[in-house]
Amino acid sequence: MDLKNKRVLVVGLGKSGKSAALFLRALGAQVTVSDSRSAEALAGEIPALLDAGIMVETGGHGLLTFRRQDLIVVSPGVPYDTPELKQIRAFGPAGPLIIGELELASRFLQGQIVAITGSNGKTTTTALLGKIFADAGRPTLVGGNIGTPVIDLIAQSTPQTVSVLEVSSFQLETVVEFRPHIGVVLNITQDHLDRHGTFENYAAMKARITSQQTADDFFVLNAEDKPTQMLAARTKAQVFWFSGRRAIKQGAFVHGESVVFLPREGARPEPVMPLAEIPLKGAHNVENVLAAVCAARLGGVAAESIRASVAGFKAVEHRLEFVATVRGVAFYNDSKATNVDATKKALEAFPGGVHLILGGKDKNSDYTELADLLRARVKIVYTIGSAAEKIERHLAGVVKIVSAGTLDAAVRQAAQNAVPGDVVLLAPACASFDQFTGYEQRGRVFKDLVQGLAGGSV
Ligand code: UMA
Repeated sequence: MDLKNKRVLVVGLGKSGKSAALFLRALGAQVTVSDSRSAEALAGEIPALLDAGIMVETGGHGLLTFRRQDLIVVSPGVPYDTPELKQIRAFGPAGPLIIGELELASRFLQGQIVAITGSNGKTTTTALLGKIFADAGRPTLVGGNIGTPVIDLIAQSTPQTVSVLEVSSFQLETVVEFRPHIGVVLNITQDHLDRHGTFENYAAMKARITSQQTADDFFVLNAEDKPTQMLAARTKAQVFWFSGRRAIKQGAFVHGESVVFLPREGARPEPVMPLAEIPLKGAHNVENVLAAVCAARLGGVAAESIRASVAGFKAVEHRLEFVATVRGVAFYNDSKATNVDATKKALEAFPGGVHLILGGKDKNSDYTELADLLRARVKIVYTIGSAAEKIERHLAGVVKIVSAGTLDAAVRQAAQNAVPGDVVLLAPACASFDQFTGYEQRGRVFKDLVQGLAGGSV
């Protein structure tokens, strides 16, 4: 891809946009960045861009800015059907190519790509798989939706590098030639319907992870998740499965009390590790481990090395992360539970006595799906954020609900109501953007509030 003197527009000046703009400029492109935020809000970012010779448009997107480009690189958080992008797409092949940061980066990244997607568990699986490859002595880079733009990995990559990438549906929406050597789909459940419209559209975005794979590549799928299973018919790659419930033809599964790997149909299962050595809570984490085991074996890592890496893995921040025990009550931060399914998975990890904090920015979700688990395991729900009223309507009569409004009030009230042995769980089933800058900030605020409860003496 020769970008010298090409006119390139980068839409969105978050992490991805900033990295993309500076990278494109270094390749000699004439770069403009356009962001809907005001110049004041972006004051910290603009000088470095101007110094690099990048033009900056703030406070909205001008259609003319979009029109005169050879290439448009869209940040993942920018909706596909933004009016300006819609108009540009209407030009068809006569208009500029529109891609995302993942597509751009993957055209320059050296070595092999292992890409992980799914509605839930992708950050944990990506971090775990990155550790497995690195522990095995392979030159490894980790990035993508997990927080480091893929563009930032390019400079360090070599032909021997394994890049383990967390890829979101937002990123997959704008791929064209992206081709991971190993693609993993963990699960596909209702999420981001505010952006993708229907479940079918959302599943179609996830399917794009395999669209360029060939028979030389591997596609690892969850055998227990129907929408994921159906992707097997849409790939040219060799399909491997993982299952927490039964033996499968080829891939990773639980056999008795152990994780095993079957390299091909009819082979003897290779023992990988006892289930008891998995340090993460919840059945969904066993699935994440199985997916990582399968991808790591396909990537050539020995079973003994995988076993040691998994056993030494620590839960990722904000994913069912134990915070502290205060006066006999355990507090868990699952701020990353930004959809209903993730909240269900979190609840399944606790037998009962849960005080659950729910709410934030609604994503067109159906909270009635939580009813059975709430009845069985939750004492009180505390609602926060702009989705509170809808959640209360959906769950009326199911469980006792306290309208807390803010996270601060929810933590205080939950701490007052909980008795020793109970659990206070932040697993909000919503995005955070109504009250926080992201799920990371929401999780950190929660942890600070918990630490503050006992004056720090927890
Ligand atoms: N913006 C516009 N016009 C618009 C919409 C947004 O200009 O119409 C601007 C905003 O004003 C802002 C910028 O775009 O300045 C934000 O871009 P972005 O939302 O793409 O954020 P980045 O900082 O580039 O972070 C992105 C991912 N964010 C999203 O997908 C929303 C990060 O994933 C990712 O870690 C990062 O790239 C590096 O790859 C976060 C996320 O929430 C963690 N992901 C979702 C999830 O996990 O559920 C998909």
